[in-house]
Amino acid sequence: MTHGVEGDLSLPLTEPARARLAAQAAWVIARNEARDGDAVFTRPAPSLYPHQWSWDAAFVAVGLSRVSPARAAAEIDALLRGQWRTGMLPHIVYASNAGGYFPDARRWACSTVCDDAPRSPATSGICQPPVHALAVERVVDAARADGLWTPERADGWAHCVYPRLLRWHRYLASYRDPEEAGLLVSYHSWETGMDNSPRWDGPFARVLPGPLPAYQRQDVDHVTDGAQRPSDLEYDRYLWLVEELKRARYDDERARAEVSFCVADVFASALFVAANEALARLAVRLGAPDAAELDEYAARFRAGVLASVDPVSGLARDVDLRAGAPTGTPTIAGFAPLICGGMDNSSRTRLVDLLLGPGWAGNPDFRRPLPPSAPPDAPGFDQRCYWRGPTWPVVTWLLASALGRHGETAAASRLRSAALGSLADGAFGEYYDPFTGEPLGSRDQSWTAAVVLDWLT
Ligand code: 2M8
Repeated sequence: MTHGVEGDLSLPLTEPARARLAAQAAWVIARNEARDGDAVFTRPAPSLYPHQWSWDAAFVAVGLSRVSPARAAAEIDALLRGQWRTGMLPHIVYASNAGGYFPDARRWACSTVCDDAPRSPATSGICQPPVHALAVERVVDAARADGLWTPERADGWAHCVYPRLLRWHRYLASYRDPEEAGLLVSYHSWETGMDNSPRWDGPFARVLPGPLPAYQRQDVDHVTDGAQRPSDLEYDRYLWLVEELKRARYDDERARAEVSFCVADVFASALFVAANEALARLAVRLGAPDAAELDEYAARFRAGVLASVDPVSGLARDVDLRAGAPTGTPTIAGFAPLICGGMDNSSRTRLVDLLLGPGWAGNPDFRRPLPPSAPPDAPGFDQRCYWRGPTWPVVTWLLASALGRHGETAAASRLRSAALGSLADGAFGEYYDPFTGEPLGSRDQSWTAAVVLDWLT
């Protein structure tokens, strides 16, 4: 076992530096705040992402929970405005007063082709990993613990959002896992949150874009080094999938049958386990009768993730449902079992050792011991390009939190300490070059600020 208590686990920052960094993080989120009518939400980045994104909103709520539970709750409330009749929480809720992002709401045309989509606010037609129950539990716990809210106010808000979250989880457990395999099905890599990860190169090789309505990328106006963003070919594929989804009228059954990208995602499934456990705890607290159902979802998806583990590498593998086979490319998503738990001790130790070892976070050439989104020897690795290799503070946070939850406190503390060291420059990058530590993508990224706030408050 190489990840025991060894080395200096203390945080690398002095008290004043920590206080300053926390204040800067809060300020980043405040500056990214935007309004749309009565709704108040946080743009994931000042110019690159001007609307509200689903899992970003949850991370922002976690970060804000110790600072302002009211603002954290408003973030979740704003997102829930976009919930579809099926229960789906869309991956983007568009602000009616903001432009500058493509694809815009018109391109998705959700409420035009599908009665389940709300007319207002306009949304995208797909979803993102289900981390929201984790955020709601955190907001309620923090508000009560800090005495910022009375228990009645905290539970009152939880009562309001709980039925919406339950519908979201039921949507995922039924529409996205109709055969009860314990893995969530995605029809677009944007649903997985790791858009151009090498884990999707195989499935995307089968996506052959037909004639596309003309479009103009806007992301590369904001991140001017295009090498840090997905390629034009990747964008063609992303936009082609939107056309296919529109043609399927965003009907889940049709999408599963017709859309040319269809994968079972181990990372989102593992997050769904943790989210179901959180929602079950909330159900018990609120006296709602659904805890057993939510526990059943958690057990089903945990079994699905653990069954996907490759016995040789120890990593979980997504399934390319169009090819009918597991994907083989090693990426950070392979560590999904650490998120959902349930492994025996020796398997868990082996996986933690792998994560912290020289093939991953412990690469001796890395600036800091942080896990990359893909390891340097993976096919398709690129140290500066988006999800193809850089380290993502929000993913480090997910792993560190899960390790902490499952008793791996020394490993959790090492990751947190290394991450805070890399974030101390106050750039709040969207992602970082693992070799040089340079911030990449957007600066002042909200979810990066949110995880800093969570670690420091
Ligand atoms: C990135 O994705 C969007 C599309 O959804 C984009 O590149 O335009 C991803 O990193 C995604 O996980 C994230 O939620 C979003 C906003 O931060 O940006």
